[in-house]
Amino acid sequence: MDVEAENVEQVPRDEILQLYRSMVLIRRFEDKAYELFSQNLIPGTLHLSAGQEAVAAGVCGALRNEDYVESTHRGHGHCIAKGADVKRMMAELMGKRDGYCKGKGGSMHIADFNVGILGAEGIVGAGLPIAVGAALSCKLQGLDRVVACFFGDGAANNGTFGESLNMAAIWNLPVIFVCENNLYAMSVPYFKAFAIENIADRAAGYGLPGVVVDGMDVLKVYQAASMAVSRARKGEGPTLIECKTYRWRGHSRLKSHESKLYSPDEYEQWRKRDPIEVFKAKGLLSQEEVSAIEEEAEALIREAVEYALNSPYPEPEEAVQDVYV
Ligand SMILES: Cc1ncc(C[n+]2csc(CCOP(=O)(O)OP(=O)(O)O)c2C)c(N)n1
Repeated sequence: MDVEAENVEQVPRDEILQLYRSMVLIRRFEDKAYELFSQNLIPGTLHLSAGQEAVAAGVCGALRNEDYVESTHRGHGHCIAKGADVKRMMAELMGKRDGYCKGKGGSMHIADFNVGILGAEGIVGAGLPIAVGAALSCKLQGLDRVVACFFGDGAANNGTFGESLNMAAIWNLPVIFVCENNLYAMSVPYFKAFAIENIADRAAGYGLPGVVVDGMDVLKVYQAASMAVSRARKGEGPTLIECKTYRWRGHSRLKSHESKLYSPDEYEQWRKRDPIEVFKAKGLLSQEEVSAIEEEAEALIREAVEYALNSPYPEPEEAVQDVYV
């Protein structure tokens, strides 16, 4: 598949605005979550995706409301781009009763079937077989739906990666495997874990197309995802999209990029490719549109924090309610 040609004229205007809106809302959410975590208002752990917004926004922008996404431990962006309610997300992060899991799941367990979010997985690589199962279910029921499955480079070295790609290929399932290659799996850099340049090259070994995309360019991600979605809807089967991207912060919690793991040069080079700035530089939006979207995002995050702060904590006895064994 060739996604080099940027046919911006073919992208509907409202879609262009939506791509920007998604990225800005994700960035504001992640920055606010970082701040709240550092003030001890968010318990547990937190994996932030600032820097990777173009992947979530571009892929989810190519999906319909009824399509599905399967997310990861670094999943806030996927959920926001697919239409989750940031108020309920923020309440969940803070462990409050009005959160998506009544405050008992936290950052890694946001699901909302109304907008097609099947869930996020704390177990690396666990989402791939779930996505394949969901796609099989769509196919067997004759539903015109596709499943986008996000996972990291680390997950691509998990056995579930090979098993899932193989099964999706032999059964021609409507699934899009989206690898967010942010160059690190916790503290392990890509070059120490892979002997190949592109994870997308592995697709050929399973019999599906693999495509490498600039994950800092939301339009390129959107176009690659749109092609994969269209293939899946036509019954032509799965696609693997590898998005080359970078996270601004460390793996989790407050560990930052200033950790010795990252070279300052590498960090600065990627910072220059901030997906929000890359998109603005294309000149597709007027200054008024940019300001309006940024103000709207600020207001939504302000409301979300207020909602979460005002929500009560669950009572201790609620810990055993809604638990399935
Ligand atoms: C099966 C399993 N092994 C190890 C872990 C611990 N762990 C959590 S996140 C992570 C790194 C995942 O890296 P990657 O898939 O590249 O995603 P990223 O964190 O870069 O978004 C690891 C090893 C886990 N949660 N599950």
